[in-house]
Amino acid sequence: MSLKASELILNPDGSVYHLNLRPEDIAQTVILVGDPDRVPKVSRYFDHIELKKSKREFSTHTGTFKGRRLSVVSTGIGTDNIDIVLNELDALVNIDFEGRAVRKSLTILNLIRLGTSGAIQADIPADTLVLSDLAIGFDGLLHFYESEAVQRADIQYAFLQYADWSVLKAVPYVVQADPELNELLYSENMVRGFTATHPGFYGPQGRSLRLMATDADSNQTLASFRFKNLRITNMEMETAAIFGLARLLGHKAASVNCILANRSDGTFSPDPSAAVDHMIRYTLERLAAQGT
Ligand code: R1P
Repeated sequence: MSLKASELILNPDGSVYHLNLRPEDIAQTVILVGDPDRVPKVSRYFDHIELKKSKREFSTHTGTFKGRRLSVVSTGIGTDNIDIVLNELDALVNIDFEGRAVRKSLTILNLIRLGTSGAIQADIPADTLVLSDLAIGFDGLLHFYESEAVQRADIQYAFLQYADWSVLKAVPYVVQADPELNELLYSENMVRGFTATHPGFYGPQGRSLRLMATDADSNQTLASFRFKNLRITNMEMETAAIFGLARLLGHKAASVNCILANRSDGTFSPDPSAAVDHMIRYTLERLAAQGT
């Protein structure tokens, strides 16, 4: 079945609509960062940059690091952007743009988010690297897809039983990282995480400037939730959507977040740039050492 022009939207040069990329422009391993300014902060470590393209908040550099081809793509902020980035990255490898049809043989991408985040547990200080095993999405995106099979209904149910959570906000969904990719990225100086993904930075993450949040204690509620030995470690705005969509599309996803703020004690990283740079260098070296 041919995908209509309104569904698979291509630019005149044959690139996909928002990312502005052609199939040959991306590597099989893609680092996802929120901030477009973080893209050159990753690619400056490449041996060679073969391509730089951008459109809106989506900036891409592709090159090699220690001989391995990598792309780094900025997603901008939020799970609405993740919907675009994941669907378009998948289209680049798994849809034949000429024939406008899904390829018979599918390619599996390695998608690794390198983000920034706030910790909600007192014992996870600023500058910690959190590697997420799980994420809970409070944004509702995954419910727009046939996705029950990839959701951890047991944890979702336990959370709804525990928290006085209004589903007027969204029904939370719990999804998992790719375990193999996580083992490859993990080292003992990281904290294994269960990451909360919110559809906003202020009210949804318990911040009030002039507007009152409906639940002023929401961070404490999240911090106190337990499922067996699991606890929610940190908050940001993309990971759950990356895990959920990657799993539905058959890709491998991982998420490393550098903790910049601790929301429990109000502290902030003394040098956020250095902390993010450490995360970037650590992850690149890890990928190179493991041959991904
Ligand atoms: C909010 O300031 C942004 O920073 C965090 C949040 O998830 C959100 O995107 O991640 P990035 O630094 O990767 O953008």
